[in-house]
Amino acid sequence: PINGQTGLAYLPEYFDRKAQEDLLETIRAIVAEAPLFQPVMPRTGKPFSVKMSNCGPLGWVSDINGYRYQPAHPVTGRPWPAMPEALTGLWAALAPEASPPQACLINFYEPGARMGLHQDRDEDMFTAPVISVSLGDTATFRVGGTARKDPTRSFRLASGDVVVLGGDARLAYHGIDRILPGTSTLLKNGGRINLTLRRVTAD
Ligand code: MD3
Ligand code: FE
Repeated sequence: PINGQTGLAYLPEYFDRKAQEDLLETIRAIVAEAPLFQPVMPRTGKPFSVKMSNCGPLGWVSDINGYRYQPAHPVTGRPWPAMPEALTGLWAALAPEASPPQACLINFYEPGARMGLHQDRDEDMFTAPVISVSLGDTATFRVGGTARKDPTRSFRLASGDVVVLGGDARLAYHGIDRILPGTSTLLKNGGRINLTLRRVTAD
């Protein structure tokens, strides 16, 4: 338990190097079909420093009108690519009791990119966990409680690490403070990819 949150499970090096390489190849094929797009903040239009794509029946997007899940890519208008077996299998192994995942958000961080402290609450179902997979350079990750003012603690997410956010951790504030350049050889040009698997709708 971290911050007394029994719902947070940290699984360091869940994927070995070969599995990371295979997963990266799978993600590259997805991004070839559904290119990374540049999300912007609702109302202000301020660009995120993180670029995104998705796979699965639904994908998370953010534009001037708000945050939401939608079935098609915001630029190409095509449906998101299917969720690969490697990810449906991960969900089945780590969240066997939950309904199947509907969205995998793919975040791409160049060195210098960050993600401010936020909650993930655009889903209709908070009983299912969020499962995170990190690939590439190590990130410093911050997680707090369910109130923005709650104390936070910081730890590192390295390539191959998996985090399961369930129970009381599901609505915890969290963010990425920084990417530590040169900490992984997985991505030729550096940077970090994070995958988050989500159940979006109630059953
Ligand atoms: C803790 N992504 O996409 S993943 C996000 O590394 C997001 O790209 C970060 O936050 C990233 O929304 C962090 C780990 C994570 C995901 C969801 C959580 C941690 C969480 C939900 C609740 C608490
Ligand atoms: Fe998040």
